[in-house]
Amino acid sequence: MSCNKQKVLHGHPCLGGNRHKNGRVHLAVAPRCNIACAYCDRKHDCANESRPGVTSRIQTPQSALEHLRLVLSDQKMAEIIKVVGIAGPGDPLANDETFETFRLVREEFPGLIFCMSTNGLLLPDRIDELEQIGLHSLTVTINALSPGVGASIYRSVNYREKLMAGIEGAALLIDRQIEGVRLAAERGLVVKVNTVLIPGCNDDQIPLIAEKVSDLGAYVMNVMPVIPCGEFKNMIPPAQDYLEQVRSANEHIITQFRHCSQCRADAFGLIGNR
Ligand code: CLF
Ligand code: SF4
Repeated sequence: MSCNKQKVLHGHPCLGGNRHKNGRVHLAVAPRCNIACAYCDRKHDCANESRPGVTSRIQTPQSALEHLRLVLSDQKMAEIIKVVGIAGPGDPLANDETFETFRLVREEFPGLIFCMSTNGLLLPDRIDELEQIGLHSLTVTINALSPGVGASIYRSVNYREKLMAGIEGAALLIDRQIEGVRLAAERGLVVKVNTVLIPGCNDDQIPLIAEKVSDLGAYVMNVMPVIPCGEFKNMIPPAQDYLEQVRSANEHIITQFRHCSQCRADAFGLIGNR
């Protein structure tokens, strides 16, 4: 990582280590999604980077900019906020509004760090645009490397207007995620990989994902507990000590992230406060 990237990273509340001083604004401009995760009920924010059961009000790029102006008009917030993130309510890359919003924000607030979270399906297709808008950090949620396991998590994948289910859809999604992480790291983005731990389903995939994304240049891994929702509403989430055991077992492969608050898609301020 370049010195400049490292310096900017210090201001990042999730990745930089000073979350008690630095905050973020999430702009909820991305309602549509191009895959169907079995733990998603589509009534709530994307469960890959959001708090269980929370629904954010969708903003247009213009109303998101106005919201940002309002948040930053508060002097205390203006001192805290270092990052603008787009993390839903659907997949940011499946919504052109994501790019329009970042462009509007860049014109008016050039000093803010840009961050985004995605399921990765469109990452190779849109990596040039992400580089052009100056995205600094990127989260990609990868829950499986084996298409067989992926098929039990991803119900459908809609890529370039072709709807795929089962192993075919999962294999394509996984391929795009891996290629996307590779390209993003190669372009110098700071890459975090989220993995939803689904006991009895993808436990054996965690070390494989850790090895792969570490090799590809990812910076950190965030193993998150599954949210019992959608088709997985009867799923029992991992106990805290099992989650910690999984994180510790993979710490030697890639740094493990432990302070995620599963923020709302329209959260702002310090992490954990909203
Ligand atoms: Fe937002 Fe995510 Fe960027 Fe942070 S949140 S898009 S990396 S600026 Fe942070 Fe919130 Fe956890 Fe996300 S605590 S849900 S990891
Ligand atoms: Fe739901 Fe997010 Fe999965 Fe899309 S990527 S189906 S919004 S959990």
